[in-house]
Amino acid sequence: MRNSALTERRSIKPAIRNLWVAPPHFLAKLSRVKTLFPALALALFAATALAAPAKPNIIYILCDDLGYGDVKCLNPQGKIPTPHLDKLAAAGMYFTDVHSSSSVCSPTRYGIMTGRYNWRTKLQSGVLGGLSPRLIEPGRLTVAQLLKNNGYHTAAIGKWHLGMDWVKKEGKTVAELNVESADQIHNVDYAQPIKNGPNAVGFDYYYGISASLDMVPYTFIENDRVTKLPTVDKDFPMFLGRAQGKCRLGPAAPDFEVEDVLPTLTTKAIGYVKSRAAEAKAGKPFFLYLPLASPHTPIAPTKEWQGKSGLNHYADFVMQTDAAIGQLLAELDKQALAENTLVIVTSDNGCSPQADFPALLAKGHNPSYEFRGHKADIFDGGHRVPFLVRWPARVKAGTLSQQLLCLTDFMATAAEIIGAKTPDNAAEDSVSFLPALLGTAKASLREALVHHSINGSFAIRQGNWKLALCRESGGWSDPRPGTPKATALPPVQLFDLDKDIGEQINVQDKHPEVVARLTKLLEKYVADGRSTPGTPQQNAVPVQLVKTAKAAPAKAK
Ligand SMILES: [Ca+2]
Repeated sequence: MRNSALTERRSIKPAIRNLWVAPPHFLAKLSRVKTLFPALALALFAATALAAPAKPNIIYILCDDLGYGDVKCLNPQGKIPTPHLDKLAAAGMYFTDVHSSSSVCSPTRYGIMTGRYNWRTKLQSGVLGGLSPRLIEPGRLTVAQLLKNNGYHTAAIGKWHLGMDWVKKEGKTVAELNVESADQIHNVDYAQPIKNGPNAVGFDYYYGISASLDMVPYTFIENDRVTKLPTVDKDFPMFLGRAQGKCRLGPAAPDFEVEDVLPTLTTKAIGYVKSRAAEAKAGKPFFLYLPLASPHTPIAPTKEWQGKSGLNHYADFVMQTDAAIGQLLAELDKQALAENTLVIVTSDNGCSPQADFPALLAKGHNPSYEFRGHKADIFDGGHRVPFLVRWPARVKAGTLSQQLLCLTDFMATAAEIIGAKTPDNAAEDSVSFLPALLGTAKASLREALVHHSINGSFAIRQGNWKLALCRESGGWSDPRPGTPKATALPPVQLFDLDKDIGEQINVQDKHPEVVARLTKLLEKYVADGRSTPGTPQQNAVPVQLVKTAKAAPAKAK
């Protein structure tokens, strides 16, 4: 089931119908009306048929490092209760084969925003820091800009991690394509406005933090300014209650505390929905991109949630994240906006080992479900992510889809939903999954899908086959890149996911024709600068398909 060529959605609760399907009592009533007033009834039908569906509001919630197996409805053996996510999935559709374009933060976020594979950019491995300049190229169309151009009010609330241009002190520099070093953290004039942040790529409003919550600066940003100057240096435990392991020491607003971030972002998101409700009802829809900073490190559940899971503080933090999403959805109900609001909940990569896998496994919980590895890896544990969708107006409740999809697919989907076209030099790796949502897809929507790990290793997936152009994990799990164990392995890995979902048996020597075919397809995608039909485009830099013996950066998040 889980790895078949993925076809149409299946109803798991056939009794539940969405409003797309008129209930029988309504049809009966309509039929009586038709008998009495045929002209009126015909006019009603005509108006319904001709009226374009109203553009939906869109809320895209991106959790940070939330594992596929951390969502209870996706992992029945899971030990973390996620009642709000489960309820959301039951009221809509959940997907079992969706992948982030990368196994780490910044690159995946680039793919969501642009509909283009992250490895076409300057960033060929690792992640940005909190002071890094913008990664999204000037002039590149983003999904936010596309929606804004089509009448949406747009907001980003949360962790950006796609770079923004801080004003640097005279003669000082910051790292462009990796996390800043300890001697760079004071090289920025934090009192100056920031250029080329979220507002420059299509967001009317921004509130959040520059990068991961374990990266400087520890202060909130509203549009192009920090809300409070980071005048002191602080660090925070990576895992609540653990003496060893601290976030990077650096500039912080005096009252900034990491456990306040999730509640603050939630309050801001609720306030945003509330503030947009009247206009949304009057015909100006909104797009809220909500990249939460949790349950990524620092693992910092508030006092109220500490100990709730009975597992560890990571699990507590997942529960708190679930509850925060529940609060936002409750506001949507309260404003009577749920019906025509498309809500997507997903994660930017797999669960991090910082969650403490051994402790969770000992209690019967696997954040990676049945998949191999975790965040940073080329294995599915690195990039197969939860993907839940609710949109009562168009998506039938209680359904699941096994379509193979990538988080880059959001942009083409949004475009199709609003009836917009993307130019040839945008959304090059984006395939609309609207047919999956509507239940009209009869075959796989994607020809194939490319995966990318933290050290820049590649894999390509087509149907049941997954070919990785590396000997090892490409990330943090065993065998790690560059180790003697890894160098003794065959240069590529081929897995038949229909028979081997755990990616345990490398069958590259048994199917050389598959290895050759998929390698050729990947080479074509690289050479064409795109993986969808259209005019070939340029990658920002030459792309090296095989990364030899390059160890994954140990500290990048
Ligand atoms: Ca992440």
